[in-house]
Amino acid sequence: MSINLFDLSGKIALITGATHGLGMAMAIGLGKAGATLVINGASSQEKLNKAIETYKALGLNAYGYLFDVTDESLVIKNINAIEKEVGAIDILVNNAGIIKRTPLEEMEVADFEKVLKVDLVSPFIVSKHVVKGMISRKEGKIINICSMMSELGRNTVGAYAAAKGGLKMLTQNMATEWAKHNIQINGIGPGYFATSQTEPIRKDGNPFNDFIIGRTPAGKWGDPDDLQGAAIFLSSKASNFVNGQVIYVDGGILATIGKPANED
Ligand code: GCO
Repeated sequence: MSINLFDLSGKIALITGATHGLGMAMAIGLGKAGATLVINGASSQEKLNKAIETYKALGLNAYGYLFDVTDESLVIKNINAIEKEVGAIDILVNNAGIIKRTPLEEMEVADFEKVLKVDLVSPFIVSKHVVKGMISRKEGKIINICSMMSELGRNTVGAYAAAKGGLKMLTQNMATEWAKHNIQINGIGPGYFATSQTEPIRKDGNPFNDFIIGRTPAGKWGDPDDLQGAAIFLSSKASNFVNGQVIYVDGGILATIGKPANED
């Protein structure tokens, strides 16, 4: 008898910030594994509609909900609507996030707070309201999209690193409080990926591009599809006894201090 530990058929997955980039790549992976996709976006209905067309063109079952994940009243309203119109949320991927690259001594407090609100507070807000159903059903999966910046700092991304470091600890505390309800809460920590978020530090011969390629043992930027395996694993029964962990999908960058430029 063959069992497919990674089959998500019959499951409903809400992915925040999934109109493009890493969120879209992970959502496509979950959809191809059988999940029904509930795609959140916050920027515009047009972008959300375009994203839903992309998912449907791939033969995936996808619904779109436009709401700001930092606004608790909108989160409550939309989660109630999703659970009524689509069904109970089995899998939550807290992916929505922003970054502002500014030296800390120059950063406006309002900008620092905005990054924290989107990248750290919104996963708390959305999880707080999705987990109620999971607790009642005694089953659920929550995946917080952390970062290698959950472990390491870098010039100009202090607010983002503080948020992603906090998100790693929030993941551990969610596991501490909710694992007893048969809910598994884990994180995925991407390394450096070729997305619109990193385009400014990759393009036009930016020296950071060479730095990352040299600093990453795999010797390249990640492809967003490289995250699909970890997302499917942490959404499936294959991870039913995994809790509070962050899986780093980073080409090995966190495993090494790096090597001199003249070393192969
Ligand atoms: C940067 C990058 C990083 C990556 C990613 C690493 O400016 O250093 O944007 O933050 O996007 O988050 O995990």
